[in-house]
Amino acid sequence: MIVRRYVVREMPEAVASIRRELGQDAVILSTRNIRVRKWLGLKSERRIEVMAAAKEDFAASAGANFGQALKKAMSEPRDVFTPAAPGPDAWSELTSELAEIKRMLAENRSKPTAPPLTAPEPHERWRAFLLAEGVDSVLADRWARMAVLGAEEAASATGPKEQLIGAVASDLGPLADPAPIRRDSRIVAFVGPTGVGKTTTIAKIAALHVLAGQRRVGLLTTDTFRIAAVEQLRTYADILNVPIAIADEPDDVPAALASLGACDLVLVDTAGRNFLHGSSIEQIKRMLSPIEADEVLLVVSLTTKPADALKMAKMAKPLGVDKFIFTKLDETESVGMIPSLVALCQWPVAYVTTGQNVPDDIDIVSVRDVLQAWKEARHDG
Ligand SMILES: Nc1nc2c(ncn2[C@@H]2O[C@H](COP(=O)(O)OP(=O)(O)OP(=O)(O)O)[C@@H](O)[C@H]2O)c(=O)[nH]1
Ligand SMILES: [Mg+2]
Repeated sequence: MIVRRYVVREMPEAVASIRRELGQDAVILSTRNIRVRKWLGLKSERRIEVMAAAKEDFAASAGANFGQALKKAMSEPRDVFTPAAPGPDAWSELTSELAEIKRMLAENRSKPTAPPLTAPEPHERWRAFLLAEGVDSVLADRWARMAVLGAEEAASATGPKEQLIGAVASDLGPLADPAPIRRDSRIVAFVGPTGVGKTTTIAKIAALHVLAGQRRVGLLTTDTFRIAAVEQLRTYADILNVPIAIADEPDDVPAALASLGACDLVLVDTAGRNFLHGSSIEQIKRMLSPIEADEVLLVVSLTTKPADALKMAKMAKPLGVDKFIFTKLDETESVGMIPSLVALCQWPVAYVTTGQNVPDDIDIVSVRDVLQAWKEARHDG
């Protein structure tokens, strides 16, 4: 019979040591709270003293591993002594005590892990989601609040994602509806920063109208700023077999437009410039002024940083922008910029483009359709 004394901070620590050293059949003889002195006797700390017994030394029976087990046991701070052996009654009492401890430990292990105490509030979750999607911070806060309120009122007839989509769409009102080029618009100008896809989008729209065969399309380019820009548009004009005119200066515009007099839809390409510079906006404005476009569409790439896109959109206001075209949806997974810019600028969406293919990769979609992408987003509400 082996009896050992263990001084531990918590009971499970003692049970683990007893199992390891005295084996599965060991029994706990007694437990009591004690205080041990620390810091040269100036302080004391609470500990539990556990007396355990086994019929034989488990470590000794481990044979070849005994040396290792002994080294480990000796390196652990504990006192060991051998009192008189308990009688047969004490054995059965102690065995049932150990069985009870085993049962409690097993019960503890099977308990589900408690949820984190700091789970964010629904409002905070939605706000974080909208911010990650590129929504402006003031709007993210507003739409998150609306979604939470909507959820309370709807008593969860719909899922949380639908409530968010519903909140954004209802806040946008008619701005959430698709707004393609109007049938009564004859001259439509496309403006936007460099490389966002203005010329490609014009080619897509021209091609769709040519294929539909309902309107005679003409192209006018004012982009003589970039080498090969005219050739790029001319190539599309040749493929589609539509007339093209070029205006180098504002004074060239009347003659250029006159050459397209037979067309009932004139799509105007402009030079891509740095929209953060007021001087660039001024140049485009000077060029657009004699054109007197029925609609001005601001082309914004969805790969632009949302804060920059907002700055550019604000800069573009003097150009008389009516609607947005969002390009390169295929190159991003975040669509938050769409409702965000629509709400902040109060311009609806004419088209969304989804790739480089002319004319296939363009769609007339509502903001609501775009928001449906949130349903598939990683955040599961
Ligand atoms: N992935 C992707 N690429 C696009 C999309 N639209 C246009 N592009 C590509 O973007 C690049 C620039 O397109 P352009 O049409 O020349 O852009 P732009 O705004 O006219 O450029 P600048 O006239 O130089 O300002 C080209 O390689 C296009 O094929 C789109 O929806 N998705
Ligand atoms: Mg271009």
